[in-house]
Amino acid sequence: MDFKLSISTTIVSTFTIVFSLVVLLTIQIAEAKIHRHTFTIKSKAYTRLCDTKKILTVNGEFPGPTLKAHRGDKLIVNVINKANYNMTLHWHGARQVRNPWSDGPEYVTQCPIRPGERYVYRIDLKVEEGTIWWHAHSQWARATVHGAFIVYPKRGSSYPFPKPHREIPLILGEWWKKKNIMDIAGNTNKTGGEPAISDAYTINGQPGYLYPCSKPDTFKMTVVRHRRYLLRIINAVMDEELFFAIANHTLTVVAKDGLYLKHFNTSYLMITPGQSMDVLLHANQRSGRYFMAARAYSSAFGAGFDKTTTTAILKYKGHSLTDKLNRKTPVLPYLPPYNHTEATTRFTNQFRSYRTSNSPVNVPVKIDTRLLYAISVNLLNCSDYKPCSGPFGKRFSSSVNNVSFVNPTVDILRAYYRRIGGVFQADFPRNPPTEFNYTGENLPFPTRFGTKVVVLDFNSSVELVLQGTNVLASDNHPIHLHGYSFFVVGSGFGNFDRRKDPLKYNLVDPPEETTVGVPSNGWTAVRFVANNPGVWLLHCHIERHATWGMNAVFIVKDGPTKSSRMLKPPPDLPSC
Ligand SMILES: *[C@@H]1O[C@H](CO)[C@@H](O)[C@H](O)[C@H]1NC(C)=O
Ligand SMILES: *[C@@H]1O[C@H](CO)[C@@H](O)[C@H](O)[C@H]1NC(C)=O
Ligand SMILES: *[C@@H]1O[C@H](CO)[C@@H](O)[C@H](O)[C@H]1NC(C)=O
Ligand SMILES: *[C@@H]1O[C@H](CO)[C@@H](O)[C@H](O)[C@H]1NC(C)=O
Ligand SMILES: *[C@@H]1O[C@H](CO)[C@@H](O)[C@H](O)[C@H]1NC(C)=O
Ligand SMILES: *[C@@H]1O[C@H](CO)[C@@H](O)[C@H](O)[C@H]1NC(C)=O
Ligand SMILES: *[C@@H]1O[C@H](CO)[C@@H](O)[C@H](O)[C@H]1NC(C)=O
Ligand SMILES: *[C@@H]1O[C@H](CO)[C@@H](O)[C@H](O)[C@H]1NC(C)=O
Ligand SMILES: *[C@@H]1O[C@H](CO)[C@@H](O)[C@H](O)[C@H]1NC(C)=O
Ligand SMILES: [Cu+2]
Repeated sequence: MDFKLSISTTIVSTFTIVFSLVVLLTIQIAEAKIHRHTFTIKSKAYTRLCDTKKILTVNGEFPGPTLKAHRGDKLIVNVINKANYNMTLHWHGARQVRNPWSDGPEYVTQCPIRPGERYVYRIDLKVEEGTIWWHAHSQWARATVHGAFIVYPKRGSSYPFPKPHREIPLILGEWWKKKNIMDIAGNTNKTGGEPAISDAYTINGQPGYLYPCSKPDTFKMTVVRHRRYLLRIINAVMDEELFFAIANHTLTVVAKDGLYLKHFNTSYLMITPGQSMDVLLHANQRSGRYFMAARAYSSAFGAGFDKTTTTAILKYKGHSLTDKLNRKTPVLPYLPPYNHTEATTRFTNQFRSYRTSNSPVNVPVKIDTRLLYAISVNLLNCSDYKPCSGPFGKRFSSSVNNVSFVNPTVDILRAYYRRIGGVFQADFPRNPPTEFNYTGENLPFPTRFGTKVVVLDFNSSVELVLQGTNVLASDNHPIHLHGYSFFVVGSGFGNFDRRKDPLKYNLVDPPEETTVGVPSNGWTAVRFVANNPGVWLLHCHIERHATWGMNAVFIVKDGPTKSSRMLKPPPDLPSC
């Protein structure tokens, strides 16, 4: 009797121990999952606008596969390059803490993955949450090599808004009829003129109703009346900022660039290339069909741009087919006019950080490093280059503090880490070399070339003022910083006034972003603590401007402790 009892007790307790171990292990795995993916870059034929052509894709998909993970997870992405072009990928909005080796911009943090070769990227999602994305960072390949990257809250946590019924990524893209996108950068450089302008914008790969041969394939999103949806909107367009709206529906913006915002309602968005926005949609209108649409916001005077409008359909489930609303073409939403800077300002002025007692806003207050970067589109004389098909028989260029960035032949990160000389100079100007009325009239156009960096001490508290200029033409420049997010503490038109403007800063709840639209003929002040060691690119996300040289680089030194130093380079890092 006793004996039997003791055996069963032992069995029970063993069972309990094993059971608890299983539970413990499950919890541990649930807390930090490692996702493995294989991304094969290859070309595939797609038909759009009555025309079939081959484009570069990941795994044959356009847009590419959606990555999904929770905050706290890790991703290991094995990239196999089966295309005939050099390639790198960038995880846009992922901070890559201590790991610039996986950040991606070619010749900045790595040499490209050559045709036939592979490279493994590692992404550790420590701080980001919301919608970010991934894209090629090699010439113009990102036009088709891109996809959504969804970071759910940590397991066991929830959104700072009611759980939506469904979540739908909406990727805004672009299509060039016939042209090989991989020729655009080289041709632009050869001619000195404007790069080829796209023939269509797309929503989830489809141009939509208003373009030839596109109606039946228009992207459709079906909703149940009274339910709420989370739209994860990404602007993957190369060259244009976009206005976006859904007819008859109010949008509630809840996050941007993978960082929560204080909620606000709006009838339209202005989203720049590089930005992502999480938007709640309440399906609270009459059952029926409604257009969502996007078209350009273009503030550069005289610049050519794609003036078309892309649409997709929002369709209520079970709506009555006899309803006359469903027989006719849905109505288009109101979108501000192309050059409506006022609509842009009105929209972006609403951004505020989402603040709770759990997540206070840690805006750096004591600044030890002040930088003023003037960003310009320039024109150069043609003595050294022919032909020159830019305005006035000159060639386009663009610059930050009068330096037009030149890609080195070995990546800056490797050169820095291995102390290879002659690749870059550490004398990038911390202020414009010449002070002038940046937003004045009739400014001279020239700039100079260089591969220059600013070196920051670990933990520097940085204020960077991005000053738009009217050198050739003013424009809204979406400036993206790799490796960091920053607080946008102030913004305005005209020249930044060092004495007066800081008095108007928002140091209480400024939005935290990774890509900020610097107003046309205006300035934006951002702050961040340089606590992520590595080599980090800062650039305009309008691809033509980046191609012309609107790039700058920060090198952030290692900190004093092991956990504040850059990781070691991986063994499979491609060489040049
Ligand atoms: C652009 O053209 C210049 C002059 O021909 C050349 O030195 C440079 O390497 C070219 N850059 C690219 C990215 O093709
Ligand atoms: C949607 O908005 C348009 C114009 O703003 C209006 O004419 C139309 O009646 C609205 N449709 C519905 C179903 O509310
Ligand atoms: C947005 O509009 C909805 C419906 O009109 C309202 O219930 C909600 O409170 C508004 N949200 C904000 C942040 O204004
Ligand atoms: C926008 O373009 C229209 C039409 O070309 C022009 O009349 C108007 O002055 C422009 N507005 C701004 C703010 O540039
Ligand atoms: C560019 O050309 C113009 C007119 O041909 C000349 O006045 C100017 O000095 C040149 N600028 C440079 C930087 O060479
Ligand atoms: C800069 O130029 C603009 C446009 O001509 C003018 O309105 C402004 O007053 C000038 N600012 C200064 C400080 O001279
Ligand atoms: C930019 O550099 C060019 C070439 O050195 C020079 O001619 C021009 O004056 C500089 N412009 C400014 C605004 O510093
Ligand atoms: C960086 O600064 C933070 C905040 O001032 C401080 O807590 C931390 O110890 C610093 N880290 C290093 C390595 O100096
Ligand atoms: C590809 O990258 C390698 C290594 O940097 C370089 O030598 C080669 O010229 C590149 N090829 C093209 C077509 O750009
Ligand atoms: Cu730009």
